[in-house]
Amino acid sequence: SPYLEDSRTGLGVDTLKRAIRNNLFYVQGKFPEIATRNDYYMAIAYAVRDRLLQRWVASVKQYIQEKHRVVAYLSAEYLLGPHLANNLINLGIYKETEQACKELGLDLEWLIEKEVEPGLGNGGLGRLAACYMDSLATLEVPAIGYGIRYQFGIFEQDIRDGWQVEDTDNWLRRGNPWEIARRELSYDIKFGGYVQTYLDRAGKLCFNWIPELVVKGVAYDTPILGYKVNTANTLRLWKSEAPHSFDFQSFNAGDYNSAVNSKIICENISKVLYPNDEQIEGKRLRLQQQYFFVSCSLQDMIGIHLRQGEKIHDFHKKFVVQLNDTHPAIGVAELMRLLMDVHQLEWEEAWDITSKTFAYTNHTLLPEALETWDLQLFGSVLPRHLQLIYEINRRFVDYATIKLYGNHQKISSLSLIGEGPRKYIKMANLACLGSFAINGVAALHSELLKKTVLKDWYELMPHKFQNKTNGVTPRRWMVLANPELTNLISGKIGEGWIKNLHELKQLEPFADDPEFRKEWMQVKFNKKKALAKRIKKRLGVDVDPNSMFDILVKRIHEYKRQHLKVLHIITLYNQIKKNPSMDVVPRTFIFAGKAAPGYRKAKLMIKLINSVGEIVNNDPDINGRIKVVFYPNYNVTNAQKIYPAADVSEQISTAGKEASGTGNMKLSLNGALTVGTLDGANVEIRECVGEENFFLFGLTADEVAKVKSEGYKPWDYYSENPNLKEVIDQINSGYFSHLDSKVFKELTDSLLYDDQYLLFADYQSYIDTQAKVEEAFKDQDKWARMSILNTARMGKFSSDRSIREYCDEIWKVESVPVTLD
Ligand code: 26Q
Repeated sequence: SPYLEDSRTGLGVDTLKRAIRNNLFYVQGKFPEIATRNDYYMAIAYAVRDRLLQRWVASVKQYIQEKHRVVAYLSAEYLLGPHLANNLINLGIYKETEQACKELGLDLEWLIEKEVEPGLGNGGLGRLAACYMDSLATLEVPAIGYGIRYQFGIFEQDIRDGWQVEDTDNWLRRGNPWEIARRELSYDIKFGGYVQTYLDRAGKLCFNWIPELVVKGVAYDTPILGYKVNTANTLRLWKSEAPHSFDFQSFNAGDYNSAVNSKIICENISKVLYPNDEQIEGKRLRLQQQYFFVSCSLQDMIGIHLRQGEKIHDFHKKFVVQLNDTHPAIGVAELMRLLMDVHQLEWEEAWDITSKTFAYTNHTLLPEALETWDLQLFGSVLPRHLQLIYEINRRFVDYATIKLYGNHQKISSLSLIGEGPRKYIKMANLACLGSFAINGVAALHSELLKKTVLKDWYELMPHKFQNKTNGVTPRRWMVLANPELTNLISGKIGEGWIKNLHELKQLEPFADDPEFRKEWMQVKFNKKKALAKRIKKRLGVDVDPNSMFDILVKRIHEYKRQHLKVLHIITLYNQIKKNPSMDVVPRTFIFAGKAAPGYRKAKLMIKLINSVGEIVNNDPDINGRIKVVFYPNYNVTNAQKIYPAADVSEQISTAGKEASGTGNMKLSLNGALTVGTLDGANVEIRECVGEENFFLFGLTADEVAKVKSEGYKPWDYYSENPNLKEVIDQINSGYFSHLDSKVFKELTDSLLYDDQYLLFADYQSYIDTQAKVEEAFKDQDKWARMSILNTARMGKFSSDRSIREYCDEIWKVESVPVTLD
């Protein structure tokens, strides 16, 4: 080229090569002869980071100068997945970097595999936050994501003797080139102690919170770049540390132990992600984590607002704060505290600002998963907030008593404080009262919220309720995970679909093109071959890429019914055993997912899957026609390898229990056909892809409610269905567990005598539907058509669509294109 590109910003192959070589020397302090794989990974990561920084600085500059309205997304979890490949795609330099590497004698893919992903989330909720950050940047919306920089993310799962064992996730051990520590950006966060009340000189009642502990929150920023735009937003995660003054004091007093001890206590707060989803424990440290990151974030927003020369009274015009479930709902009380105790506003104005600032997304219909805190515990961690919540509640109950003519049952259900053997704080009620908008995450979920867990809120404040169906980013879940399918699609309809997923519709006519169908199935086959290779390497199990890949990957939970899938597998196994020469479509059943470490039945479900696999995989009568695989340590990295290889996507939760699901979208987008109940977003997926391209089974949410109210008796299904009876008896006989007839008793008993999630009621319908799946798969040409149409009709499920709806209907924010100078 005639001119030399800047080695920190240039996007050409030669410049990238130069940057990588430079970084190897000046960042890693190495030369090729002694460089390790990690050194090269770091050299490339820093080259990419330089290019991100250019866009990031430009974005921040523009936001500050032009004083735009900003979305603050508050989430206790961000399940980002590996950064390098994603950033290369969004920068539009994947090919160029691949070439630069090649010329340096390096294999980019091999280096990408080196990256340890930041697993700062449990599952769906954390991954949704990550997809939303991608879409916010891609849509050029000014946004900040706030969360916690856990030192240890979700545990690493290993399987030993069929059981899950957990190992700590030390994701920072080799350093993190994607973050910048902002040491100067820190806030003091108080915990415990008591509240002094006094009258100031003007005779106004004032509150002074004297804490027992003060912790410092330090900002760590990660730039989030949009796809082929200059917008790079900030993900700001808080790390807890000891304030300097604290250990300094004890240290000078000669109390070294106490100084070190206080440092440990402070650092504990952002130490580890709680690995439970949907089954919550009321642990003090968890409450401290929530308050810690919410207080840092709100103080940060107020700081940004005031530094721009604006007035505190206009806070809600500058920021809209989205609560990702109730985990950050303490923000409602914290903003009240900051506005009143720190910025001296009166109650009425503080409440006016607060209730115009927050919006709340609910992610669950399980009543037991609604977050509550023991009032005593709450008061001992946040004494001032307890006072504020009492006062918020007092005013609200006064209002509700008039509105509801003293309907005590309703009033007590709406109250922020629950009464029982012990009093408790209801976080969902705090979120509902303190927010101007409340939304569910799929159409069915949003409807059920209004009829069940948030019924009384809906009746009191119907105007607040909305739906925002979840979506997933096509950048990570297609372009990155499935470049082969991406190329095939773009070859026919161009690349517009990557930013406007509705354009996939243009693929529909190609479902009738035999040549295209062949190429489509060839891509699928290659992805299955690649996954088979990984399975062989990781587990030593041979699986046939010509078999149907039937995939059930998600957190392990009773309501998600992984054990229903097991009942199907054993049923199929028994059929073949009775008639070994029967004509059966070979299938590979692939499971993956983590169980919360304290959730015994979920762990037992993993053991059951592995035990059944051991018998089925090695039975000579089966002769390899069905295989069962449990792929360990399901995370974003592994998901990217699994989704593209799926023929069948299992979405089999009890209707009315799964709020939305997002794996269902990723699988269908990658051409898998769904076997599913009418639950969560399955309903909308089926509407979009067409009922003829969706394998529906099971009771509807209404039927589930009816069956339960009429007194469901699982035993009747068991005794009246010989195949079901045989399966359960077999598990109980120790057939799959070396004749140990007790291991699975807890599971089978809970099915026979309770079966909360109606596996038995849905069993026959599930088996019948699986027979239809098998028939359909025999006609590969027809299957190919269905698969293409699935992908072609998934346009709605882009997180870009979700985010656009949030922007227009809740946040009222607009795009701000960023220019590079
Ligand atoms: C709360 C308090 C204490 C400890 C842990 C928790 C906690 C942590 C994580 C509670 C729930 C979660 C995660 C919930 C979750 O992932 N829900 C899923 O959200 C997805 C995105 O909206 C939906 O698609 C899924 O249907 C829903 O299950």
